[in-house]
Amino acid sequence: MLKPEIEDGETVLPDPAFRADVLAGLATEPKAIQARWLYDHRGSELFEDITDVPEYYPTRTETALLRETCPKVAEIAGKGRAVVEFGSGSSAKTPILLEAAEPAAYVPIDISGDFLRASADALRDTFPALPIHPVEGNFLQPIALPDSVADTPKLGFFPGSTIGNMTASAGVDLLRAMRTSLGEGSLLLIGMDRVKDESVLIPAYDDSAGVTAAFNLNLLHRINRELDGHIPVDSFRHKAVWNDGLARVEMHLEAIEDVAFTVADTPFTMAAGETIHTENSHKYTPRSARLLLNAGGWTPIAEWTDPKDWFALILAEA
Ligand code: AVJ
Repeated sequence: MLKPEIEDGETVLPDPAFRADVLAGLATEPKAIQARWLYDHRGSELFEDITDVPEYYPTRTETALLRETCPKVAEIAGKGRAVVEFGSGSSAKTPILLEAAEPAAYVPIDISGDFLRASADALRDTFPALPIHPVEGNFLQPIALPDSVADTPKLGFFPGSTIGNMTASAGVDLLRAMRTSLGEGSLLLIGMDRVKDESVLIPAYDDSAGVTAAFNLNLLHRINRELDGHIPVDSFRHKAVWNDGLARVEMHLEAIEDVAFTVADTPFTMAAGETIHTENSHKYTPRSARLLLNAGGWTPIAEWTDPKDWFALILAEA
């Protein structure tokens, strides 16, 4: 029987969906576990640390690009829209848009109420006059926005190339759900990471300080902690590979020797060299980015990139 474990003073209850996903993912061939499970409390901290490592270019490239771009977005969009952010908002990027867009309201949507409240509180200090209406919910589905912004034109915000975690078909579903949530005539400002040389991509996902490795390996620790797992974590290594056919960086956990272990009393074996696929980070060309947006019901109307063409911000219309 699984017992709740105490960690950071918090009670961690075994999540039945996590358990089901892990047991199914370890039983499939090849093994794969959904990327969402990387982001527990510790995983989210480690991701924050990744955004500071020198090799991980996306966050700092996009942030610098937003500083240049948001005034231009505001010119096109006009002031007084409701900014609707998909995700709870990051300390650095959101204020850049809010500063430039002078919105009538800010509506962050996130599945984690805790993250939502924390980021809303921080923004209230910076923008005391701005009405903030957090919505707790899963934005993969169409979501009802607060009545107070029903008649306000919307500007959606989806930075971070978070869409890159999704396959094309899941990404199209998400874009269509966003279109339904925001309504026809809305605008969406989305960050999408560009295809670039492997010599830049691989180090970004396999940094020399080992922060990304720790982020990936934390999944095994999490399984051991929360699911009564007995995975020998030291027998695994982090691996980042460029899948050229599917234009994505893949993260895997590779067994460095033959291993046998149990998770929730279920036995598994892996041969040396076998991997568990844990995350995809799709990269886009100018055309593939526009095609994805189009397939999702959005018409790109403007786009901006940094001087190296490493990261793109696209403004699209529903
Ligand atoms: C949060 C999905 C945008 O794909 O670049 C970073 C996640 N994983 N390093 C990305 C991630 C390993 C990140 N996203």
